[in-house]
Amino acid sequence: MRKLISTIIALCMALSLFGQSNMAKYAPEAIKETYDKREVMIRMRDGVSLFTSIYEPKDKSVKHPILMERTCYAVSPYGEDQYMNMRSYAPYIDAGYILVFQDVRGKNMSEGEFEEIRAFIEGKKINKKEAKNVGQTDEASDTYDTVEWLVHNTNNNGCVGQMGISYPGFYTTMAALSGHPALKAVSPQAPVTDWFHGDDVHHNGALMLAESVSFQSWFEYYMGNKYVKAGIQDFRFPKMMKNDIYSDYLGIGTYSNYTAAYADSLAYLRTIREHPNWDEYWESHTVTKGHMHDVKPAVLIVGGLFDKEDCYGAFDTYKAIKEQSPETDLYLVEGPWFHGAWSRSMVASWASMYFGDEATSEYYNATFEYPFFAYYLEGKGEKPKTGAYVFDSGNRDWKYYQAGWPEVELAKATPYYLHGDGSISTSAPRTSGKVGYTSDPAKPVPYRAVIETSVSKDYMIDDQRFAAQRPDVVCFQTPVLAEALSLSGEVEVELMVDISSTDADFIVKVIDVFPDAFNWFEETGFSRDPRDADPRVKTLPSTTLPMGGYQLMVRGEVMRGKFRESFSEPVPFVPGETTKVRFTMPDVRHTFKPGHRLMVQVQSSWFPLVDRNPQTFCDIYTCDESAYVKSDITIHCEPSAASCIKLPVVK
Ligand code: PG9
Repeated sequence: MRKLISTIIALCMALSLFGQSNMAKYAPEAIKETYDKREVMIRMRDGVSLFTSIYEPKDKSVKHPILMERTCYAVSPYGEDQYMNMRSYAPYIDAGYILVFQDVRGKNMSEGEFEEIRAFIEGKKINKKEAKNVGQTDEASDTYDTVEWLVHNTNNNGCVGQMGISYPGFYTTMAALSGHPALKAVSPQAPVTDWFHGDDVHHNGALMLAESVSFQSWFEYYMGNKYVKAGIQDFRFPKMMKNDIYSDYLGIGTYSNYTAAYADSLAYLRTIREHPNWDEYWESHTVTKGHMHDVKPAVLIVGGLFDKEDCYGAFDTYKAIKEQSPETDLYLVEGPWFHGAWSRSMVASWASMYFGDEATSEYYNATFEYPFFAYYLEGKGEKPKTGAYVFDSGNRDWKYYQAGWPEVELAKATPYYLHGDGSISTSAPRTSGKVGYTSDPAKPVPYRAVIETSVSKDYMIDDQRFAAQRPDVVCFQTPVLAEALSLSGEVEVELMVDISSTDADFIVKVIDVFPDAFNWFEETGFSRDPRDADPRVKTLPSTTLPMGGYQLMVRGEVMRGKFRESFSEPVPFVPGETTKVRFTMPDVRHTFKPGHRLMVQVQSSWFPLVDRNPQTFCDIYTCDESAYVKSDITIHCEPSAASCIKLPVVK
C-alpha cells in the first residue's frame, strides 16, 4: 500500500514538473531564444500611426503565418527587450506563427482619437490607394492598412488571422469587414456587439450598473493612455466600492449621483445619459445591424453560455453573419464558460458545477481553435465542418448542428404557462389566477447571496434558493420531471402584468432544480473510495455544499418595462391596466434530466447588477430620489391574460 501511494505521489510530481517545464517554454526568456521582437508605428491611410508589437521567429528558412490581436487594453510589456509570456498562444508559438499585437487608434502608445465601439463606415473605399486622402477610417480600414503593412514587412506566408476576446473581439468582428485578401480567418470571441440590447452596458435597455460604472472609471482613466505610458498604477477616481457593492451602490442612489462622484468626467457615463433610448447613436455603433455582409475570411465565433459580460454578442454576431453573409465559412462554438474561460484556465468544474473534461480550455484549443487557424493559415489538416458546436450544460456533452444555430426545425418554441398556484406547465390556464409582490427600490433583490466588492462571474451559475425565499420574488415550478426536457435555442418571455406605478423592470430566470438527493459522485459515477485515487475526483466541485435542491440559473435576463413596445419610444404603464411585456433572453442549450424540475422565477430588481428602476416613468439618468416609489406588481395567470415563457424544446 505504502509503495502504491509513493508511486502516485511521484507520478503527480512528474506531471506537475512536466506542466511547469511545458509552461516554461512560453516564458519571456524562453521566447527570446527563438523569437525577435520589433515595435513599429504603422501608418494608416489618414496619416495616424498605430503602435504595433511584432514577435517574429528567428527562423527565416520558411515563411510563417501571422496571427494578430488588436486591443484597447495595452500591448504591454512595452520595450523591444520586454517579452510577453506566450502561454496563451502556445499552439501558435509551437507552429512558429508571427504574433502581432496592436494598440488601437487613440489608445496607449498609438496616435489618434479613441472612440468607444467605433462605428463601421458603410460604403467607404476598401483599399488604401483608392481611399487615399478620403480620410474615412474605421476599425476595418485600420485593420486593412495594418495587414497591408505586415504582409510587405514580415517573413510571412501571405496568410493572416486575427482573434480577440470581448473588446478585442469587437475589433476582430471589424477585421472580418476589412476586405484585405490576406486576412483568411478571424475569431471574434465573446465580442462586444450590442451595448443596448445585451452586452456589457445594457440588457434590453436596462443599465448594467455595477459593471458599467466600475469598468468605465478604470478604462477611461487608467487605460486612458496617459497612465499606461508612464506605467503608473494610478486610480484617482473615487473607489465606488468600500465594502459591499450592494450597500455601496444603494447608498449612492441615483444615476446622477454616480456621475457627480466622477465630476461628470467619464465620457461613457455621459454617453449613456445622453442616449437613454435606442437611437441613431446605438444603431450606428451596432455593427450587426445590417453591416455583416461580404464577410470574406472564415469566421469562428466563440462564446460562453454563462458569460456575465458578452453572452449576447457571440450569438448575435453569429446570427448576423449567417443571415447577411451566407457564403462565409462560419463556425460557432458555445461552451459552459465564463468570460474568456475557453482560452485560459477553464477546468472540468467551476464553482458548484461540474461540466467535465470536454469543457476545459485544453479541449477547446485542441478541438476547435487551433485546427481552425491551422487549416486556413497553414493549410494543415482537414477543413473543419462548418456549423455550430454547442455544449449541453445539463447533459455535459457537445452537440453539433450542421445546419447552424439555432436549428429551428429541431426545437419548437413551446409555451410553458405560469399558473396562480405556482406551477408551470404546457397547459394554458383554464381558471383565473394571479400572483403578486411589492417591488421596493429601497430594498432591491440582490443579484447574489454573497457580500463582495465587484460583480462575480459565478453569479451566472449561482444557486437561486436565496432569491426564492424572498417575498418579492415569485416562483413557478414543474413537478419532478419523469423524462428529460431538452432546450436548444432562443427563449422568449410573455408576461401579462399590471403594476400600481408607471414603470417597472421584469427579471426572469430559467432554473434547473436539482433532485433533493443529489451529489456529484453519484451524478458522475466517480469513485468515492480514496483508494481508487481516481484523478477525475479532484475535478469535482467541493462536495461540502448541499447540492440537493440546488437551483441552477440556466439563464436570467432583465427587461425594462417602458421599452416593451419599442426600444426607441418608451411608454409608461397605466396603473392597474393589464399589459403585455414581451422580451427575449440569450439562447440556451440545456437538458433538464429526469428527477430535476424546471423552475421560473420573476422579480423586479437585480441589484446592483442592474440599476434600480425608480418605477416612475421618467428619464432614469437624470431623475432624483423622489422618483423612486414602491410598486405592486401582479403577474396574471388566466385564460384571458396568460403569462408564459416560450422554451425551445427539442422534439
Ligand atoms: N466586455 C468587457 C467590457 C468592455 C467594455 C465595457 C465593459 C466591459 C471587456 O472588454 O472585457
